[in-house]
Amino acid sequence: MANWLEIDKYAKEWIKEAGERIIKSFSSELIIQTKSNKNDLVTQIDKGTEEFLINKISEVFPSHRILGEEGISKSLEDLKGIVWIIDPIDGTMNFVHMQRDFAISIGIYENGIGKIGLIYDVVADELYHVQKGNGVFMNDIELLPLKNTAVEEAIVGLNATWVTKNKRIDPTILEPLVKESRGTRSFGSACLELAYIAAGRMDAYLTLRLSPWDYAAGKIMVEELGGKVTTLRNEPLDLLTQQSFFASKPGLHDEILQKYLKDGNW
Ligand code: 2AM
Ligand code: CA
Ligand code: CA
Ligand code: CA
Repeated sequence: MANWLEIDKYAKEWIKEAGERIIKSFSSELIIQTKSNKNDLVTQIDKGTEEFLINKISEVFPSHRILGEEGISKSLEDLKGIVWIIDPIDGTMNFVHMQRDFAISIGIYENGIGKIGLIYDVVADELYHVQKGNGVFMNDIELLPLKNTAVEEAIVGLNATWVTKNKRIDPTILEPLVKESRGTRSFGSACLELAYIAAGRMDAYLTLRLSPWDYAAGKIMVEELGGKVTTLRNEPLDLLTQQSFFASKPGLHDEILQKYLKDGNW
């Protein structure tokens, strides 16, 4: 039997230590490389942070498996056993340009079931954490169960990419949601947008493309508080692939699907 209290204790210690290393790195020169396109950035700090975490995990928990954005284990065949799903810096563009609004995200799953989620907003020093069944916290403050909000009063996380010409969705489909919701936001860090839903700062977040390390931790938090997390076609998420993504307060999830995405004709 896994000792989840022990795993949680180490994970919290390591994520904080990784954050301190990132803060120290602000005074050194960044080496910025591009990946799939000219705006898809990675730095030596993304890679160094992931390596730091992987070394710690393999040292203390050699039987645990690891899935991470930048490292040697970018894909897994299955989710058997205990799997740590890591994004060393979520919001690399914010990290590079703004030195704020990025986070370290760690989701720990057992046979595909989310057990522990940690999202650390390094600069704000806000650690969002959940142990499935024991509530969600921001530092020491317990977060409240999510209540429904109507679209007209909802703040929706949505990147402008999806309402301009793109290869995944007709940009006119999401236009009514942009007009009818109270407002849209795009923070540039998917895991922080999920932490914000958990904290009640935002009501929904949707995107046409997200990877498991972006949402592995946040999904556990939003669900623990009664929210819904699916693809944009209301399917369960597959933690082994990149998919569309939709997290929201419970009633709002249905309302947005019914009113704005009903036909799935996109
Ligand atoms: P990253 O900073 O770890 O790359 C920005 O809108 C959000 O989308 C961030 O969480 C970012 O994660 C993620 N993201 C950026 N580029 C992406 C890409 N090419 N594919 C999938 N997700 C991406
Ligand atoms: Ca990236
Ligand atoms: Ca990411
Ligand atoms: Ca990243």
